Amino acid sequence: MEPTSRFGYPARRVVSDPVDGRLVVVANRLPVRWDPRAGRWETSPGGLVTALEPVLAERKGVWVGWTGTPDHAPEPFEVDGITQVPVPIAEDEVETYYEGFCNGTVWPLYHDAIRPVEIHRHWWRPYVEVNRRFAARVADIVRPGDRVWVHDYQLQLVPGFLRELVPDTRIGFFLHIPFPPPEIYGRLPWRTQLVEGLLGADVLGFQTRRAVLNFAGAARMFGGARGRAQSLEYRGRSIVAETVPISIDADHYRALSLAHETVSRAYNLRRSLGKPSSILLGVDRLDYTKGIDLRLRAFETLLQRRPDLHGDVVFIQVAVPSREQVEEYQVIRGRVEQLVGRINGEFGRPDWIPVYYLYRSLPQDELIAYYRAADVMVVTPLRDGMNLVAKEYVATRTDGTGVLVLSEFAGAAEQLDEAFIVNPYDLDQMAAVLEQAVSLSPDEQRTRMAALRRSVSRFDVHWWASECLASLDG
Ligand code: ADQ
Repeated sequence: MEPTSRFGYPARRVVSDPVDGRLVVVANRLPVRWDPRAGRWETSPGGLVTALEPVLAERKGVWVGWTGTPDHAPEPFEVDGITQVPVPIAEDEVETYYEGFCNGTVWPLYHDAIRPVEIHRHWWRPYVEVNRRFAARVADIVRPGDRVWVHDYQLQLVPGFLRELVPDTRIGFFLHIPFPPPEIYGRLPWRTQLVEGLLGADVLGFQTRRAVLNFAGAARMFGGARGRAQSLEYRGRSIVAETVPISIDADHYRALSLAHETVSRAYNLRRSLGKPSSILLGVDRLDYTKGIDLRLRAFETLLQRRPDLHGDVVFIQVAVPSREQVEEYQVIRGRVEQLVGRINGEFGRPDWIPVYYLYRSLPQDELIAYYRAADVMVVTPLRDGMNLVAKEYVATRTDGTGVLVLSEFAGAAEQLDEAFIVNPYDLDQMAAVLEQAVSLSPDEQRTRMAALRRSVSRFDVHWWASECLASLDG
C-alpha cells in the first residue's frame, strides 16, 4: 500500500532544472563549531546540515549565521565546501535578543502560550537590530540568481528587510516551530511588524497544515494580505505558504541501528537494567514544551494502578540540558527532578529502580542504542513544531517491533497517525495507553510499526529538502 499521510502530501516532485545561483542559507547559528584541540572549524552534527549538505555542495552553498561566541565574527571561511559568513551578536544581545525576545517571548507565545509570555520593549529593539544586521550581511554577499533561505523564529524580520535591500532576490523562509492561532499571536504588540517581515518571503514553509492556516489568518488580520495560503496577495506580490513537514535521514538511522556495535550496546543496556519485560523511553531537550513532567506522572499513575508491573517495567528519561539561563527552564528542571525522586522514593526497591534519569546529551550512536532497547517510546509534548525523536525511533526499529506513544499536539501526529495518539494533559488516558503499550502483542506492534516506517522512510529529510527547494526555485 502506498504510504500516505492523513493530508496526502504530494509524491516526491521532480526537482526543477538546476539553478545557476548559489543557495544562501540564513540561520541563527552557523553549522560549524571551533574544535580547539584540532585547531579548526568542524561541521557540527545536526539535522539541518545533514539535509542540506548535498544541495549546498552541488550548488555552491553559503551559510550566514552566528558562531555562538559573543562579539565574534571572523572573516568568511570555508568548511567542507560551504562558505561560512559569520554575523556578530554582542554579549548583551545574547540576553535581550536571544534569551529574551526569542526564548522568553516568541518561544512560549508560538507554543500556544503554555508558559507566561514575557513582553518587553527592551527585548524587541535588539531583535530588530540583530535581524537588520543579518539582512545587511546577506545583502552584502548575495548575487543575481542566488536563492536565499531563511530559517526559524529568531529571524522572522529578515525576509522583509531583504525585500527592501535586494528586491529582486528570491527568498524562502522555513519555520521549525508552530505558528499559533491568530488570537494568541495577536497578543504581541509587534504582530504587524513580524508578519510583514515574514511576508517579505516568496515562499514560506511550515511543519503542519494548522500552522499554515494560522499564518495565513495572521497575515490577513495583521498584515493586510488577501487571499488563501496558497496565494497570498501582498503589496502587489503573490506569496505561497505551504506545509512541508521536516524529517530525518531515515537511511542513516536505519544503518546505524543495524551496526553490530549498536545491537550489542542495546543488548547490554537491557541486561544492565535486569532484563525488564518492558523499557519505556523519553528523549527530549529539557524544555517545558516537551511535557516530561506530565509523562512521568502518567507513569506514576500506571505504577499505582498495576502493582503487578513493579519490578518489570522501567522508564528511562534522557533530557538534554537546554537554555539553562532562562528561568522557566530552571523551574521545569526542578519539577522533573522532584518527580523522578518522588516516584523512585515511593515505588523503588533494592532490586528495582522505576525511573532512570539522564541529564545530558548523548552521542548519536549511543542514543540509537537506547531507541533499539526501548519497547515503548513516549513522545508527549504539550506543543511541538514537528518532533524528530518520534521519527528517529521509528527509523531505528529495524525488526518492526516497538510502540510509539505520540502526543496529538506534536506536528508529527499529522503524519504518524498509526502511533498511539494521546492528549498529554489527560493523565488517565495516558496511563491507560501506557498500560496497553507495555502489553501489546508483537503482531499488533508490527502492523502499526510497518505503516509508521513506510511513512518515515518515504517522507524523509531528502523529500523535505527537495520539496522546499523546488518551491524556492519557483
Ligand atoms: P527540538 O525542539 O530540539 O527542535 P526535536 O525535533 O525532537 O526537538 O529534535 C531534537 C533533536 O535532538 C533530535 O534529533 C534528538 O535526537 C536530539 N536529542 C534529543 N535528546 C538528546 C540527547 N539526550 N542526546 C543527544 N541528542 C538528543 C525544533 C522544534 C521541533 C522540530 C525541530 C526540527 O522544536 O518541533 O521538529 O526543531 O525542525
